[in-house]
Amino acid sequence: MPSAVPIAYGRSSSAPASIEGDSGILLPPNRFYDEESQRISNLIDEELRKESQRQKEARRKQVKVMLLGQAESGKSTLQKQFQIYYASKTLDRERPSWRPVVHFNIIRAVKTILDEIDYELSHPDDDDSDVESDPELNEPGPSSAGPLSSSSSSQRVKRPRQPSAAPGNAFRPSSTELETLSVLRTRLLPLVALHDSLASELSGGVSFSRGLTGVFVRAGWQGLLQSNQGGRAGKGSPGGVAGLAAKALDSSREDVQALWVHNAVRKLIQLRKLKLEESAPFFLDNAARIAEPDYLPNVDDVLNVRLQTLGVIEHSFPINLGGTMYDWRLYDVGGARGQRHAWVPYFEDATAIIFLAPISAFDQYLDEDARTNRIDDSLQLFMTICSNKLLKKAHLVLMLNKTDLLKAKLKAGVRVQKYITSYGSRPNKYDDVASYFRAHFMQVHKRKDVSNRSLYLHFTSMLDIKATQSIIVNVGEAIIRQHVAQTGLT
Ligand SMILES: Nc1nc2c(ncn2[C@@H]2O[C@H](COP(=O)(O)OP(=O)(O)O)[C@@H](O)[C@H]2O)c(=O)[nH]1
Ligand SMILES: [Mg+2]
Repeated sequence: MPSAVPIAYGRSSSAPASIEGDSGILLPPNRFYDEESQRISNLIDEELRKESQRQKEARRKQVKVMLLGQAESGKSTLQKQFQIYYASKTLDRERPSWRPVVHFNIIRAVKTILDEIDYELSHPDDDDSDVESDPELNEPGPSSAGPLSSSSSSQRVKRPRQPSAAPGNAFRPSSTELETLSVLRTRLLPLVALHDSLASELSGGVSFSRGLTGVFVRAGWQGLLQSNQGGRAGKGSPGGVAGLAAKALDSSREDVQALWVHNAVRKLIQLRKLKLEESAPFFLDNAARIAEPDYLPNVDDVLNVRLQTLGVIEHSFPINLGGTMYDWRLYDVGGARGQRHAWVPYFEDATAIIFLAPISAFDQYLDEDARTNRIDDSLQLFMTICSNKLLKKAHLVLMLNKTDLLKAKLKAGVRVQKYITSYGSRPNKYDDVASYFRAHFMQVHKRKDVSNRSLYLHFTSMLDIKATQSIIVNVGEAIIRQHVAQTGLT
Protein backbone atom coordinates (compact mmCIF):
# COMPACT_ATOMS: atom_id res chain seq x y z
CA MET A 1 0.00 0.00 0.00
CA PRO A 2 1.35 3.45 -0.83
CA SER A 3 0.95 4.65 2.73
CA ALA A 4 3.24 1.84 3.93
CA VAL A 5 6.13 2.98 1.69
CA PRO A 6 8.51 5.05 3.83
CA ILE A 7 9.87 7.48 1.20
CA ALA A 8 7.34 9.23 -0.95
CA TYR A 9 9.36 11.84 -2.84
CA GLY A 10 10.60 9.63 -5.67
CA ARG A 11 7.69 9.74 -8.15
CA SER A 12 9.87 11.38 -10.86
CA SER A 13 12.60 9.61 -12.87
CA SER A 14 15.04 12.52 -12.64
CA ALA A 15 17.33 12.60 -9.61
CA PRO A 16 16.42 15.15 -7.01
CA ALA A 17 18.88 18.05 -6.78
CA SER A 18 19.07 17.60 -3.08
CA ILE A 19 17.32 15.63 -0.44
CA GLU A 20 15.94 17.03 2.74
CA GLY A 21 16.67 14.68 5.65
CA ASP A 22 14.48 14.29 8.73
CA SER A 23 16.54 16.95 10.44
CA GLY A 24 15.87 19.48 7.66
CA ILE A 25 19.59 19.38 6.56
CA LEU A 26 20.12 19.37 2.78
CA LEU A 27 22.06 16.30 1.55
CA PRO A 28 23.93 16.05 -1.82
CA PRO A 29 22.35 14.05 -4.73
CA ASN A 30 23.23 10.36 -4.67
CA ARG A 31 22.99 7.65 -7.38
CA PHE A 32 21.74 5.10 -4.84
CA TYR A 33 18.81 7.34 -3.95
CA ASP A 34 18.06 7.82 -7.64
CA GLU A 35 17.75 4.08 -8.41
CA GLU A 36 15.99 3.34 -5.17
CA SER A 37 13.47 6.10 -5.75
CA GLN A 38 12.75 4.76 -9.23
CA ARG A 39 12.19 1.28 -7.85
CA ILE A 40 9.85 2.58 -5.18
CA SER A 41 8.05 4.74 -7.71
CA ASN A 42 7.40 1.71 -9.90
CA LEU A 43 6.19 -0.24 -6.89
CA ILE A 44 3.76 2.50 -5.99
CA ASP A 45 2.49 2.76 -9.56
CA GLU A 46 1.92 -0.98 -9.66
CA GLU A 47 0.10 -0.93 -6.31
CA LEU A 48 -2.06 1.98 -7.41
CA ARG A 49 -2.92 0.21 -10.66
CA LYS A 50 -3.88 -2.96 -8.78
CA GLU A 51 -5.89 -1.03 -6.21
CA SER A 52 -7.78 0.84 -8.91
CA GLN A 53 -8.46 -2.47 -10.66
CA ARG A 54 -9.71 -3.98 -7.39
CA GLN A 55 -11.95 -0.99 -6.78
CA LYS A 56 -13.31 -1.13 -10.31
CA GLU A 57 -14.07 -4.81 -9.91
CA ALA A 58 -15.75 -4.24 -6.54
CA ARG A 59 -17.82 -1.41 -8.03
CA ARG A 60 -18.89 -3.61 -10.89
CA LYS A 61 -20.02 -6.27 -8.45
CA GLN A 62 -21.89 -3.71 -6.40
CA VAL A 63 -25.60 -3.62 -7.10
CA LYS A 64 -27.28 -0.54 -5.66
CA VAL A 65 -31.03 -0.77 -5.31
CA MET A 66 -33.21 2.06 -4.01
CA LEU A 67 -36.56 1.36 -2.38
CA LEU A 68 -38.80 4.33 -3.10
CA GLY A 69 -42.41 5.24 -2.40
CA GLN A 70 -44.51 7.31 -0.03
CA ALA A 71 -44.49 6.75 3.74
CA GLU A 72 -46.06 3.43 4.77
CA SER A 73 -45.87 1.99 1.27
CA GLY A 74 -43.90 -1.05 2.53
CA LYS A 75 -40.26 -0.13 1.72
CA SER A 76 -38.82 -1.21 5.06
CA THR A 77 -40.95 -4.36 4.99
CA LEU A 78 -39.53 -5.23 1.57
CA GLN A 79 -36.04 -4.63 2.93
CA LYS A 80 -36.81 -7.10 5.75
CA GLN A 81 -38.07 -9.63 3.19
CA PHE A 82 -34.76 -9.37 1.31
CA GLN A 83 -32.98 -9.83 4.63
CA ILE A 84 -35.08 -12.90 5.48
CA TYR A 85 -34.16 -14.49 2.17
CA TYR A 86 -30.53 -13.53 1.78
CA ALA A 87 -29.31 -12.86 5.33
CA SER A 88 -31.71 -14.50 7.76
CA LYS A 89 -29.02 -14.85 10.44
CA THR A 90 -28.65 -11.09 10.67
CA LEU A 91 -32.40 -10.70 11.15
CA ASP A 92 -32.27 -13.33 13.85
CA ARG A 93 -29.57 -11.40 15.69
CA GLU A 94 -31.65 -8.22 15.47
CA ARG A 95 -34.77 -9.75 17.03
CA PRO A 96 -34.10 -8.44 20.57
CA SER A 97 -33.87 -4.86 19.31
CA TRP A 98 -37.37 -5.15 17.80
CA ARG A 99 -38.89 -6.01 21.18
CA PRO A 100 -39.37 -2.45 22.53
CA VAL A 101 -40.57 -1.38 19.07
CA VAL A 102 -43.30 -4.03 19.13
CA HIS A 103 -44.21 -2.89 22.64
CA PHE A 104 -44.42 0.66 21.35
CA ASN A 105 -46.74 -0.46 18.54
CA ILE A 106 -49.13 -1.87 21.17
CA ILE A 107 -48.92 1.16 23.44
CA ARG A 108 -49.58 3.42 20.48
CA ALA A 109 -52.64 1.40 19.49
CA VAL A 110 -54.01 1.50 23.05
CA LYS A 111 -53.44 5.26 23.15
CA THR A 112 -55.21 5.74 19.81
CA ILE A 113 -58.22 3.75 21.04
CA LEU A 114 -58.48 5.68 24.31
CA ASP A 115 -58.04 9.03 22.51
CA GLU A 116 -60.77 8.15 20.03
CA ILE A 117 -63.16 7.08 22.79
CA ASP A 118 -62.48 10.34 24.65
CA TYR A 119 -63.06 12.30 21.46
CA GLU A 120 -66.30 10.50 20.63
CA LEU A 121 -67.65 10.90 24.15
CA SER A 122 -66.84 14.60 24.22
CA HIS A 123 -68.36 15.15 20.74
CA PRO A 124 -71.58 13.12 20.95
CA ASP A 125 -73.22 15.00 18.08
CA ASP A 126 -70.28 14.74 15.75
CA ASP A 127 -71.26 12.53 12.86
CA ASP A 128 -70.00 12.38 9.32
CA SER A 129 -72.20 15.15 8.03
CA ASP A 130 -69.48 17.70 8.78
CA VAL A 131 -67.10 16.00 6.39
CA GLU A 132 -66.88 17.77 3.08
CA SER A 133 -67.07 15.94 -0.20
CA ASP A 134 -64.26 13.47 -0.76
CA PRO A 135 -61.31 14.33 -2.91
CA GLU A 136 -61.28 12.64 -6.23
CA LEU A 137 -58.38 11.09 -7.99
CA ASN A 138 -57.24 13.36 -10.77
CA GLU A 139 -55.24 12.25 -13.69
CA PRO A 140 -51.67 12.77 -12.50
CA GLY A 141 -51.47 16.46 -12.01
CA PRO A 142 -52.07 18.90 -9.22
CA SER A 143 -52.85 17.58 -5.80
CA SER A 144 -56.48 16.82 -5.17
CA ALA A 145 -58.00 19.02 -2.56
CA GLY A 146 -59.84 17.39 0.29
CA PRO A 147 -61.17 18.41 3.67
CA LEU A 148 -58.85 19.17 6.53
CA SER A 149 -60.25 19.82 9.94
CA SER A 150 -57.91 19.60 12.84
CA SER A 151 -58.23 20.28 16.49
CA SER A 152 -55.24 22.38 17.41
CA SER A 153 -55.37 21.45 21.08
CA SER A 154 -54.84 17.76 20.54
CA GLN A 155 -53.23 17.91 17.07
CA ARG A 156 -55.87 15.40 16.14
CA VAL A 157 -56.29 15.52 12.41
CA LYS A 158 -59.70 14.43 11.39
CA ARG A 159 -59.52 12.67 8.09
CA PRO A 160 -62.40 11.95 5.78
CA ARG A 161 -64.40 9.01 6.95
CA GLN A 162 -66.50 6.37 5.42
CA PRO A 163 -70.04 7.12 6.54
CA SER A 164 -71.69 4.68 8.90
CA ALA A 165 -73.05 1.62 7.18
CA ALA A 166 -76.47 2.35 8.66
CA PRO A 167 -77.45 5.96 9.28
CA GLY A 168 -78.21 6.64 12.93
CA ASN A 169 -75.88 3.87 13.94
CA ALA A 170 -74.15 6.25 16.31
CA PHE A 171 -71.60 5.60 19.02
CA ARG A 172 -73.68 5.42 22.20
CA PRO A 173 -72.21 3.05 24.77
CA SER A 174 -74.51 1.83 27.52
CA SER A 175 -73.90 2.97 31.10
CA THR A 176 -72.33 -0.39 32.02
CA GLU A 177 -70.05 -0.12 28.99
CA LEU A 178 -69.09 3.40 29.99
CA GLU A 179 -68.28 2.19 33.46
CA THR A 180 -65.95 -0.59 32.28
CA LEU A 181 -64.37 1.79 29.79
CA SER A 182 -63.66 4.24 32.56
CA VAL A 183 -62.08 1.54 34.75
CA LEU A 184 -59.96 0.27 31.84
CA ARG A 185 -58.91 3.77 31.00
CA THR A 186 -57.69 4.45 34.54
CA ARG A 187 -55.86 1.15 34.73
CA LEU A 188 -54.20 1.64 31.35
CA LEU A 189 -53.04 5.19 32.09
CA PRO A 190 -49.59 4.17 33.45
CA LEU A 191 -48.95 2.22 30.24
CA VAL A 192 -50.14 4.98 27.92
CA ALA A 193 -48.20 7.57 29.92
CA LEU A 194 -45.00 5.95 28.63
CA HIS A 195 -45.92 6.60 24.99
CA ASP A 196 -43.99 9.82 24.43
CA SER A 197 -40.90 8.93 26.42
CA LEU A 198 -40.64 5.50 24.81
CA ALA A 199 -41.01 7.09 21.35
CA SER A 200 -38.26 9.50 22.25
CA GLU A 201 -35.97 6.77 23.62
CA LEU A 202 -36.47 4.58 20.55
CA SER A 203 -35.96 7.50 18.20
CA GLY A 204 -32.71 8.44 19.94
CA GLY A 205 -34.08 11.85 20.87
CA VAL A 206 -35.24 12.76 17.35
CA SER A 207 -37.97 15.36 17.58
CA PHE A 208 -41.15 14.88 15.61
CA SER A 209 -42.33 16.97 12.73
CA ARG A 210 -45.41 19.06 13.22
CA GLY A 211 -48.51 16.97 13.79
CA LEU A 212 -46.67 13.67 13.51
CA THR A 213 -45.89 11.27 16.27
CA GLY A 214 -44.31 7.89 16.27
CA VAL A 215 -40.92 6.33 16.24
CA PHE A 216 -38.40 7.51 13.69
CA VAL A 217 -35.10 5.73 13.24
CA ARG A 218 -31.89 6.47 11.42
CA ALA A 219 -29.15 4.12 10.28
CA GLY A 220 -27.58 2.20 13.16
CA TRP A 221 -30.55 2.54 15.53
CA GLN A 222 -30.35 -1.06 16.66
CA GLY A 223 -26.76 -0.77 17.87
CA LEU A 224 -27.55 2.48 19.67
CA LEU A 225 -30.59 1.04 21.34
CA GLN A 226 -28.79 -2.05 22.53
CA SER A 227 -25.86 -0.08 23.92
CA ASN A 228 -28.26 2.35 25.67
CA GLN A 229 -29.79 -0.62 27.38
CA GLY A 230 -26.49 -2.26 28.21
CA GLY A 231 -27.09 -4.92 25.56
CA ARG A 232 -29.86 -6.40 27.62
CA ALA A 233 -32.70 -5.64 25.24
CA GLY A 234 -33.40 -9.29 24.62
CA LYS A 235 -33.91 -11.10 27.87
CA GLY A 236 -34.31 -10.22 31.47
CA SER A 237 -34.99 -6.64 32.38
CA PRO A 238 -33.79 -4.00 29.95
CA GLY A 239 -33.16 -0.63 31.44
CA GLY A 240 -34.58 2.74 30.47
CA VAL A 241 -38.12 3.49 29.39
CA ALA A 242 -38.18 0.29 27.31
CA GLY A 243 -37.79 -1.71 30.52
CA LEU A 244 -40.60 0.20 32.22
CA ALA A 245 -42.81 -0.31 29.19
CA ALA A 246 -42.17 -4.07 29.20
CA LYS A 247 -43.14 -4.26 32.87
CA ALA A 248 -46.20 -2.04 32.44
CA LEU A 249 -47.38 -4.16 29.53
CA ASP A 250 -46.83 -7.34 31.48
CA SER A 251 -49.01 -6.12 34.33
CA SER A 252 -51.75 -4.64 32.13
CA ARG A 253 -52.03 -7.32 29.47
CA GLU A 254 -55.55 -8.34 30.58
CA ASP A 255 -56.74 -4.76 30.42
CA VAL A 256 -55.26 -4.36 26.95
CA GLN A 257 -57.11 -7.47 25.82
CA ALA A 258 -60.33 -6.39 27.53
CA LEU A 259 -60.17 -2.99 25.82
CA TRP A 260 -59.50 -4.54 22.43
CA VAL A 261 -62.57 -6.82 22.59
CA HIS A 262 -64.80 -4.23 24.27
CA ASN A 263 -68.13 -3.61 22.57
CA ALA A 264 -67.49 0.11 22.31
CA VAL A 265 -64.22 -0.47 20.44
CA ARG A 266 -65.85 -3.00 18.12
CA LYS A 267 -68.55 -0.44 17.41
CA LEU A 268 -66.03 2.32 16.62
CA ILE A 269 -64.25 -0.02 14.23
CA GLN A 270 -67.51 -0.99 12.57
CA LEU A 271 -68.42 2.67 12.18
CA ARG A 272 -64.94 3.29 10.71
CA LYS A 273 -64.38 6.02 13.25
CA LEU A 274 -61.37 4.43 14.86
CA LYS A 275 -58.36 4.83 12.59
CA LEU A 276 -55.78 2.42 13.90
CA GLU A 277 -52.50 1.78 12.17
CA GLU A 278 -52.79 -1.12 9.78
CA SER A 279 -50.70 -3.46 11.89
CA ALA A 280 -52.47 -2.60 15.18
CA PRO A 281 -55.07 -5.44 14.98
CA PHE A 282 -52.27 -7.96 14.52
CA PHE A 283 -50.38 -6.74 17.60
CA LEU A 284 -53.50 -6.34 19.76
CA ASP A 285 -54.66 -9.86 18.85
CA ASN A 286 -51.25 -11.08 19.99
CA ALA A 287 -50.99 -8.87 23.09
CA ALA A 288 -50.86 -11.74 25.63
CA ARG A 289 -47.91 -13.38 23.89
CA ILE A 290 -46.10 -10.07 23.39
CA ALA A 291 -46.56 -9.06 27.04
CA GLU A 292 -44.74 -12.16 28.31
CA PRO A 293 -41.59 -11.14 30.25
CA ASP A 294 -39.32 -13.30 28.05
CA TYR A 295 -40.97 -12.28 24.78
CA LEU A 296 -38.73 -12.26 21.72
CA PRO A 297 -40.27 -11.02 18.45
CA ASN A 298 -40.74 -13.62 15.71
CA VAL A 299 -40.37 -12.93 12.00
CA ASP A 300 -44.07 -12.07 11.57
CA ASP A 301 -43.84 -9.56 14.41
CA VAL A 302 -40.82 -7.92 12.79
CA LEU A 303 -42.60 -7.72 9.43
CA ASN A 304 -45.69 -6.16 10.98
CA VAL A 305 -43.87 -3.47 12.91
CA ARG A 306 -44.49 0.12 11.96
CA LEU A 307 -41.29 2.12 12.39
CA GLN A 308 -40.68 5.26 10.40
CA THR A 309 -37.40 5.58 8.54
CA LEU A 310 -35.47 8.86 8.67
CA GLY A 311 -32.99 9.77 5.95
CA VAL A 312 -31.49 6.89 3.99
CA ILE A 313 -30.47 3.58 5.57
CA GLU A 314 -28.10 1.28 3.70
CA HIS A 315 -28.38 -2.50 4.08
CA SER A 316 -25.72 -4.61 2.46
CA PHE A 317 -25.45 -8.34 1.98
CA PRO A 318 -23.87 -10.74 -0.50
CA ILE A 319 -25.96 -12.43 -3.19
CA ASN A 320 -24.63 -15.41 -5.08
CA LEU A 321 -25.80 -15.64 -8.66
CA GLY A 322 -24.34 -18.28 -10.95
CA GLY A 323 -21.29 -18.70 -8.71
CA THR A 324 -20.43 -14.97 -8.61
CA MET A 325 -20.89 -13.04 -5.39
CA TYR A 326 -22.53 -9.65 -5.76
CA ASP A 327 -22.46 -6.94 -3.14
CA TRP A 328 -26.16 -6.16 -2.94
CA ARG A 329 -26.90 -2.77 -1.37
CA LEU A 330 -30.42 -1.77 -0.52
CA TYR A 331 -31.18 1.86 0.25
CA ASP A 332 -34.30 2.15 2.41
CA VAL A 333 -35.51 5.74 2.60
CA GLY A 334 -37.91 7.90 4.56
CA GLY A 335 -40.94 8.36 2.30
CA ALA A 336 -42.76 11.35 3.80
CA ARG A 337 -42.69 14.53 1.71
CA GLY A 338 -40.14 16.27 3.94
CA GLN A 339 -37.77 13.33 3.48
CA ARG A 340 -37.75 12.97 -0.28
CA HIS A 341 -34.97 15.49 -0.98
CA ALA A 342 -32.55 13.07 0.76
CA TRP A 343 -33.02 10.51 -2.03
CA VAL A 344 -31.41 12.50 -4.81
CA PRO A 345 -27.69 12.08 -3.98
CA TYR A 346 -28.17 8.33 -4.36
CA PHE A 347 -29.80 8.49 -7.77
CA GLU A 348 -26.77 8.80 -10.03
CA ASP A 349 -25.24 5.39 -9.41
CA ALA A 350 -28.43 3.47 -8.60
CA THR A 351 -28.58 0.17 -10.48
CA ALA A 352 -32.30 -0.21 -9.88
CA ILE A 353 -35.34 1.43 -8.36
CA ILE A 354 -38.05 -0.59 -6.71
CA PHE A 355 -41.04 1.71 -6.40
CA LEU A 356 -43.76 0.69 -3.96
CA ALA A 357 -47.32 1.92 -4.23
CA PRO A 358 -49.87 0.69 -1.70
CA ILE A 359 -53.04 0.26 -3.77
CA SER A 360 -55.13 -0.36 -0.66
CA ALA A 361 -54.69 3.33 0.18
CA PHE A 362 -57.43 4.66 -2.11
CA ASP A 363 -59.43 5.81 0.94
CA GLN A 364 -56.45 7.26 2.82
CA TYR A 365 -54.72 10.63 2.86
CA LEU A 366 -51.14 11.65 3.56
CA ASP A 367 -50.20 12.18 7.20
CA GLU A 368 -48.18 15.20 6.11
CA ASP A 369 -50.95 16.63 3.94
CA ALA A 370 -54.43 15.48 4.85
CA ARG A 371 -55.82 16.87 1.56
CA THR A 372 -53.86 14.54 -0.68
CA ASN A 373 -55.20 11.12 -1.53
CA ARG A 374 -52.43 8.56 -1.14
CA ILE A 375 -52.93 6.93 -4.52
CA ASP A 376 -52.81 10.31 -6.17
CA ASP A 377 -49.55 11.06 -4.33
CA SER A 378 -48.10 7.70 -5.37
CA LEU A 379 -48.92 8.39 -9.03
CA GLN A 380 -47.33 11.81 -8.90
CA LEU A 381 -44.25 10.52 -7.15
CA PHE A 382 -43.94 7.67 -9.64
CA MET A 383 -44.13 10.23 -12.43
CA THR A 384 -41.22 12.22 -11.00
CA ILE A 385 -39.18 9.02 -10.66
CA CYS A 386 -39.94 7.90 -14.25
CA SER A 387 -39.01 11.29 -15.64
CA ASN A 388 -35.86 11.85 -13.57
CA LYS A 389 -32.85 12.02 -15.92
CA LEU A 390 -30.41 10.93 -13.21
CA LEU A 391 -32.27 7.63 -13.02
CA LYS A 392 -32.50 6.99 -16.73
CA LYS A 393 -30.23 3.93 -16.64
CA ALA A 394 -31.81 2.38 -13.56
CA HIS A 395 -33.79 -0.83 -13.92
CA LEU A 396 -37.38 0.02 -12.92
CA VAL A 397 -39.57 -2.26 -10.83
CA LEU A 398 -43.05 -1.29 -9.64
CA MET A 399 -44.71 -3.14 -6.77
CA LEU A 400 -48.41 -2.51 -6.32
CA ASN A 401 -48.45 -3.46 -2.66
CA LYS A 402 -50.91 -4.23 0.12
CA THR A 403 -53.18 -6.27 -2.12
CA ASP A 404 -54.34 -8.19 0.99
CA LEU A 405 -55.64 -4.98 2.55
CA LEU A 406 -57.22 -3.92 -0.73
CA LYS A 407 -59.12 -7.22 -0.85
CA ALA A 408 -60.20 -6.83 2.79
CA LYS A 409 -61.43 -3.27 2.25
CA LEU A 410 -63.43 -4.20 -0.85
CA LYS A 411 -64.88 -7.19 0.97
CA ALA A 412 -65.92 -4.92 3.84
CA GLY A 413 -67.86 -2.82 1.32
CA VAL A 414 -65.63 0.24 1.04
CA ARG A 415 -66.42 1.74 -2.36
CA VAL A 416 -63.56 2.97 -4.53
CA GLN A 417 -65.80 5.30 -6.47
CA LYS A 418 -66.53 7.30 -3.33
CA TYR A 419 -62.86 8.29 -3.07
CA ILE A 420 -61.86 8.15 -6.71
CA THR A 421 -64.70 9.48 -8.76
CA SER A 422 -63.03 8.66 -12.07
CA TYR A 423 -63.47 4.99 -11.13
CA GLY A 424 -67.08 5.51 -12.18
CA SER A 425 -69.46 2.58 -12.20
CA ARG A 426 -66.85 -0.14 -12.63
CA PRO A 427 -67.43 -3.17 -10.37
CA ASN A 428 -66.12 -2.79 -6.84
CA LYS A 429 -64.24 -6.06 -7.18
CA TYR A 430 -60.56 -6.80 -6.58
CA ASP A 431 -59.67 -7.74 -10.18
CA ASP A 432 -61.31 -4.64 -11.61
CA VAL A 433 -59.84 -2.27 -9.02
CA ALA A 434 -56.35 -3.79 -9.30
CA SER A 435 -56.41 -3.54 -13.12
CA TYR A 436 -57.64 0.03 -12.93
CA PHE A 437 -54.74 1.11 -10.72
CA ARG A 438 -52.24 -0.87 -12.76
CA ALA A 439 -53.46 0.86 -15.91
CA HIS A 440 -52.93 4.27 -14.29
CA PHE A 441 -49.37 3.48 -13.23
CA MET A 442 -48.54 1.97 -16.61
CA GLN A 443 -49.91 5.02 -18.33
CA VAL A 444 -47.70 7.31 -16.23
CA HIS A 445 -44.72 5.17 -17.17
CA LYS A 446 -45.61 5.13 -20.84
CA ARG A 447 -46.09 8.87 -21.01
CA LYS A 448 -43.29 10.04 -18.78
CA ASP A 449 -40.50 7.51 -18.82
CA VAL A 450 -37.28 9.30 -19.68
CA SER A 451 -35.64 6.40 -21.48
CA ASN A 452 -38.46 4.16 -22.66
CA ARG A 453 -37.16 1.40 -20.47
CA SER A 454 -39.15 -1.67 -19.53
CA LEU A 455 -41.30 -1.60 -16.44
CA TYR A 456 -41.39 -4.74 -14.31
CA LEU A 457 -44.65 -4.79 -12.39
CA HIS A 458 -45.71 -7.05 -9.53
CA PHE A 459 -48.76 -7.19 -7.27
CA THR A 460 -47.51 -7.82 -3.75
CA SER A 461 -48.71 -8.55 -0.28
CA MET A 462 -45.57 -7.92 1.66
CA LEU A 463 -46.52 -9.72 4.88
CA ASP A 464 -46.94 -12.97 3.00
CA ILE A 465 -43.45 -14.42 3.27
CA LYS A 466 -43.90 -17.32 0.87
CA ALA A 467 -45.41 -15.25 -1.96
CA THR A 468 -42.99 -12.37 -1.52
CA GLN A 469 -39.88 -14.55 -1.45
CA SER A 470 -40.42 -15.84 -4.96
CA ILE A 471 -40.98 -12.31 -6.25
CA ILE A 472 -37.79 -11.17 -4.50
CA VAL A 473 -35.73 -13.87 -6.16
CA ASN A 474 -37.12 -12.96 -9.59
CA VAL A 475 -36.62 -9.26 -9.09
CA GLY A 476 -33.13 -9.71 -7.59
CA GLU A 477 -31.94 -11.91 -10.43
CA ALA A 478 -33.40 -9.68 -13.12
CA ILE A 479 -31.67 -6.65 -11.62
CA ILE A 480 -28.31 -8.41 -11.38
CA ARG A 481 -28.62 -9.77 -14.95
CA GLN A 482 -29.29 -6.31 -16.29
CA HIS A 483 -26.39 -4.93 -14.29
CA VAL A 484 -24.13 -7.63 -15.72
CA ALA A 485 -25.31 -6.83 -19.24
CA GLN A 486 -24.67 -3.10 -18.74
CA THR A 487 -21.25 -3.41 -17.14
CA GLY A 488 -20.01 -6.31 -19.23
CA LEU A 489 -19.24 -8.20 -16.04
CA THR A 490 -18.89 -11.94 -16.37
N1 LIG B 1 -51.36 -5.80 5.40
C1 LIG B 1 -50.22 -5.37 4.87
N2 LIG B 1 -49.41 -4.57 5.58
C2 LIG B 1 -48.25 -4.18 5.01
C3 LIG B 1 -47.86 -4.57 3.70
N3 LIG B 1 -46.66 -4.01 3.43
C4 LIG B 1 -46.31 -3.32 4.53
N4 LIG B 1 -47.26 -3.41 5.50
C5 LIG B 1 -47.30 -2.78 6.82
O1 LIG B 1 -47.41 -1.39 6.60
C6 LIG B 1 -46.69 -0.67 7.59
C7 LIG B 1 -45.72 0.28 6.91
O2 LIG B 1 -44.74 -0.47 6.22
P1 LIG B 1 -43.24 0.03 6.11
O3 LIG B 1 -42.48 -1.05 5.41
O4 LIG B 1 -42.74 0.49 7.42
O5 LIG B 1 -43.44 1.27 5.14
P2 LIG B 1 -42.36 2.36 4.67
O6 LIG B 1 -42.72 3.60 5.37
O7 LIG B 1 -42.57 2.47 3.19
O8 LIG B 1 -41.01 1.83 5.02
C8 LIG B 1 -46.00 -1.73 8.47
O9 LIG B 1 -46.77 -1.89 9.64
C9 LIG B 1 -46.03 -2.97 7.63
O10 LIG B 1 -46.12 -4.13 8.43
C10 LIG B 1 -48.76 -5.41 2.96
O11 LIG B 1 -48.54 -5.80 1.80
N5 LIG B 1 -49.91 -5.77 3.59
MG1 LIG C 1 -39.53 2.71 6.24
